[in-house]
Amino acid sequence: MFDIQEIRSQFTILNQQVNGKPLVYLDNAATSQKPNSVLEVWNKYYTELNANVHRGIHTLSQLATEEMELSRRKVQKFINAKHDFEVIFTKGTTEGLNLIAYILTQKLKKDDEIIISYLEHHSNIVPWQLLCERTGAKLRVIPIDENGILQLDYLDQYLSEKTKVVSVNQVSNALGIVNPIEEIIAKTRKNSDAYIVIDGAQSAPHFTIDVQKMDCDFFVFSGHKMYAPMGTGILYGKQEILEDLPPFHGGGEMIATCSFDGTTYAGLPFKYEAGTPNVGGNIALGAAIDFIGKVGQSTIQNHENALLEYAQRQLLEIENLKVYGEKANRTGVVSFNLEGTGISSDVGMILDKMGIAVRTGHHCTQPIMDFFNIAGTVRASFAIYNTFEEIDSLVEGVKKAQRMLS
Ligand code: C6P
Repeated sequence: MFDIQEIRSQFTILNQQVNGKPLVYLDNAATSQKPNSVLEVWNKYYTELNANVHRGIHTLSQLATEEMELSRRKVQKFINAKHDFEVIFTKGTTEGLNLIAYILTQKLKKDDEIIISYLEHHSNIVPWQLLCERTGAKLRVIPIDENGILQLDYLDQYLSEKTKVVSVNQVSNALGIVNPIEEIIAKTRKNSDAYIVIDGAQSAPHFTIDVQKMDCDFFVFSGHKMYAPMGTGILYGKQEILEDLPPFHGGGEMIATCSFDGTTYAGLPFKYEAGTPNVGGNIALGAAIDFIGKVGQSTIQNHENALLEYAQRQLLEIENLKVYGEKANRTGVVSFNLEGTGISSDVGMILDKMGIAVRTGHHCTQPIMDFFNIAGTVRASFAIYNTFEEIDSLVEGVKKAQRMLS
């Protein structure tokens, strides 16, 4: 049991009216709200500590550096990385995935293969397409069935000595489906030497992550979906792999020596952190991890699963409402349409008038929408501060939208 009102009191933004109605924020897969503890740390950085890191002898610079490195160690613990230098600060999942695809360029050649899945966000499709364009490699896509479940027998068929990368998400943002990444990783290790990349954008906010147990080579996620500020994210990579691969951006702080005759690179993690980082955001990410730790990851997961079950049960009672991925193992997201009542954004607009924030459209996953032959869905996504009463409001809102649109 936990005191949800106490949790909600930590999120000032939730206590407001939108369009004359109490805000019901159900767009957490797009970005979560930030607790006051995170905002305070961020504010304190700019009011008391602001200085560039790793390059100042003066006190503020040293304090800011200490705080940011402390945050790196919090992330290390959060994902159970073996070393803190395997944790690279980025500005989000998109940057992390692009970084990996870029630094792997020299490792791929014509006719090599990259395996992704139908359930990927565009961020885990386009960087690999670009890599294919650079190298002549080919993309293979694990298909889904009518429930959105990955057809892993295709992975068995696809894996070969040509496979150089397997990159899949742990949780689908559009449908909330939890993918069997343990099985995917085990099959990949057994049948190829491919680099294994896990997009954790939608799992890190909900699950306990253990990258060592998972045995992935890379794991990427965004801070802003897990109570931290926007512009924060993490790329985890195994030490020996990051040491072997070339840098991404060139610039300040990523060099050991630089002259016109050539440059040598800094060690990890700095080799991958060129330029001034988002120091305040990175420190606040540590505060978000503290927040998650205080609430408890199992409390978060249990509550969100209970909300999902409650929402799905009630929504399915509405006639002509289709939930996508209804039968799949899911977390944190319910994605649906009112059949025969126009497009998802109409429903979203009606809900917005009632103060209810959901996402509509393709959710940056057009292949999934194409598979179901739809333009988009209405997506409600949950966080620790959402209540069962808010789900009731959503259900009432959807019924009203159906009346208005039919
Ligand atoms: N999905 C959503 O509403 P960024 O934008 O870099 O923080 O994360 C990109 C990304 C990558 N992978 C997955 C599985 C994601 O869900 C996202 C972001 C948001 O679903 C915004 S499009």
